[in-house]
Amino acid sequence: MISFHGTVLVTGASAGIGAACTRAFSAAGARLILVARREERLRALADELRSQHDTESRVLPLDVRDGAALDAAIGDLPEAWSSIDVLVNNAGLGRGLDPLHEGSPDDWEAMIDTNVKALLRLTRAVVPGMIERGRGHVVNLGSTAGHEVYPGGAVYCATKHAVRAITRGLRMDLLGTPVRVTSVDPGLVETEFSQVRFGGDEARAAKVYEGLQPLTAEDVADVVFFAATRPPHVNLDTVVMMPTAQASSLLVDRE
Ligand code: NDP
Ligand code: 8X3
Repeated sequence: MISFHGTVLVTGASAGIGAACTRAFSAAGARLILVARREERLRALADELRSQHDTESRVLPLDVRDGAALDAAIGDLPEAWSSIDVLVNNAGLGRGLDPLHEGSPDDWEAMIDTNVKALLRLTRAVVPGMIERGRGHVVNLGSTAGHEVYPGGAVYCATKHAVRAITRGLRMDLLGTPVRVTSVDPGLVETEFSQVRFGGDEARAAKVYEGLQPLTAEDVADVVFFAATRPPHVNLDTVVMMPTAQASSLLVDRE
């Protein structure tokens, strides 16, 4: 069992991949800063982590699209919590699968503001401290949608292509510092993602994963944790991972 005693901030900790990441780091001995909008879920998770692993957590219930709230929450962290060792930029969503010319500008804004602008803003708020302290790691949740485009996915894919470019650019900008940057880019992971994408339509969401064994949130968290626990001279740049039954966004072997 690998131990990890740093401070880890995870956005989108209230569900799916983010929640699984907090459990992986908590089991290894980390302290957690939990960010998402659903406060009750964050508090329940903090209680779970405390009872399972005696983990100390701080809960930051906020909408990451609210730049001022995000900056204030990071700026107001007590000194003991402000030395963030790992930033997991995970909060994100897809909204709809409409053709672009029939799509909803509100959906586009939600995706761009969450997946791209909030990730940028939080990275801007946290990385200078990492440079100052001479240690730190930013792990971005990209997607196979950052490597491919599929019908109805233009805007979501554009946001994940942006995450890929930002990860690459940040890595270049941080060259010469010990701060590491990784993108973990999964294919189909069964979480609340498709329920959110289809506005709560559970039957439509279930169809996305029908007839194949999708990745679990824990599969992805394993990789995030693995990347963050390599020796300091090792930087995993991009890890693309898919279910064995998936070879590309649209090439899926279903029973
Ligand atoms: P979930 O829907 O299960 O979880 C998304 C998380 O993001 C929730 O905790 C949600 O919390 C949080 N979130 C969304 N919007 C906001 C916001 N405005 N402010 C704060 N938190 C927010 O999805 P996943 O776990 O699957 O997704 C996590 C990441 O992984 C995303 O970036 C997604 O694009 C990426 N990804 C997912 C894949 C999949 O197939 N599932 C594949 C590849 C990448 P709350 O609602 O409480 O605010
Ligand atoms: C989420 C996976 O295939 O819906 O990033 O784009 S997919």
